[in-house]
Amino acid sequence: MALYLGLDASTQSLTALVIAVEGSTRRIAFETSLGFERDLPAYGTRGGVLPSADSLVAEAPPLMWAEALDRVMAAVAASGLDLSALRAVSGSGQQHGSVYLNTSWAPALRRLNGRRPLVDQLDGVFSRARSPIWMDSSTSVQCAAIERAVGGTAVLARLTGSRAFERFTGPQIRRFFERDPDGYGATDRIHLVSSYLASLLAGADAPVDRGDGSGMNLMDLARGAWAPAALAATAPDLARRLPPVVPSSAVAGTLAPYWVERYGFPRARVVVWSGDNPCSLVGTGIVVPGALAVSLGTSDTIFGYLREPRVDPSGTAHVFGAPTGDWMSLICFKNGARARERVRDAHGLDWDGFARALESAPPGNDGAIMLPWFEPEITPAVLEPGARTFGLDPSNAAAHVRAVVEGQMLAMATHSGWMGERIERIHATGGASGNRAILQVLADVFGADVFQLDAGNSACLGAALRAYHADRTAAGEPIGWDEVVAGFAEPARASRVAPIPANVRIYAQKKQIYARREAEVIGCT
Ligand code: XUL
Repeated sequence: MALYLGLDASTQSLTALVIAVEGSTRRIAFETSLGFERDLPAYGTRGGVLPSADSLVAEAPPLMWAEALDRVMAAVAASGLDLSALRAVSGSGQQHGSVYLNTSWAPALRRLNGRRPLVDQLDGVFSRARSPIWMDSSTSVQCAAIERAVGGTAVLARLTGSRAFERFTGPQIRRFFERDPDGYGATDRIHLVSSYLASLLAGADAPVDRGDGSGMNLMDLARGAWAPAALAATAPDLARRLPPVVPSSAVAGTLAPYWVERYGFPRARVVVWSGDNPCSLVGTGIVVPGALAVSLGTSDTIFGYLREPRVDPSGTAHVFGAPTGDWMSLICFKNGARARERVRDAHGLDWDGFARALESAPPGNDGAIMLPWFEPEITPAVLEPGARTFGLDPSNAAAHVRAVVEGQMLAMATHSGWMGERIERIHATGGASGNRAILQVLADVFGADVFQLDAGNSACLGAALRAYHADRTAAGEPIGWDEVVAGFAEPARASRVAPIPANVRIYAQKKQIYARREAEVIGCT
């Protein structure tokens, strides 16, 4: 039996998940989680984020992440698992967050001593005590300056996979340089959350993987290497401060003597960490062309597998490197669960009643349309909220229920069209994926099979699966991604919802009408 450890440093917590693989027998052998606010109160965070007087600023203490790593590794060691079977470790980090380190970082890593807690040995290594994280939106000025310097929004999007976004690392680095040039000057290394924690595991500076690297507005998406024009547009002398970019299956080293001496870990391979979204792509089993994961949660999110480094011409979606060596899209629709709830509540229904109402209205809804923007929307960009309806009878509850679900699914199909992939299979996760009436609309709009997937912590599972894949490759016994995810991120066949051909034809037409309506309304907002 071989064990693989995945770690997930998310905004609020650090989770560890160990998978056991023995031939075709696969299981999750251990899982544990530490909440930053609850378990590490001394750092004073609320849900992992430091309080700030400026509502646009969101930061977290990088030392807290190190302490959490130490504690979670201690819990894995105390789990009763046979640690000698541990072959490899990898991880998933909240994307975009950055850690700023001075010249004492590299020697401190080399000297880590198993007799003293990790945090005691990181005293003085940070050139910035607070790390900006993905919830920060304080860098609009820097975003505009970077886009101007590279030749415009579309140029930056084509080069790096995304236009400039406030939370992306490049704009954050530029703001740090502008506001604290001395702090920037004292910075010898800038890590992502992912590469920082991988460095602590390996006891040496770890590279950035091309999945997380593409969330920075700094990496050439097609080449998987730093983009000199983006670096020059961001801050001076940036290249020497960044670790190299490597494929997501690269091995950064082995567990440092610290982990061996302190907790009895073997010198297992440390596989480079990636971002939570690339890890989730693997953890939801999206490892082949034509596959898409749709998470129906507070927001509705699409993870799509891309064979080519295409970008979204509208600039709302992101394209990241995928752990498979290909690419992935991340498309977020803010009006997810809450929009469905608004309609459900407005008509006095519970979820069963909502499903029955949905089924009782005809597919296509006799031409009625809802643009479901109850709140400001990300995709497409709508700042002024307000659902718009066309041809809907106000007293017809079933038509409203069908209209909100159709509107959401038609928006997903419309705004994923740029991916240029023929979608054959969708893995549905999140709260509303338990509702098969909703999944039927999804299947009919995309003309694809939909499967229900109980994803659990897909980012953490994805990290463990990446460790498994990279370990086998490094050992000279490479295995395919299909085999990696089998038994772990594979939906049950019985959960399949097949598209109904007559409905697929209805929605092929309605998609065009929906796109026209949307364009008209956006044109006049
Ligand atoms: C993606 C994003 C978040 C973070 C934190 O662009 O900002 O999903 O990765 O989860």
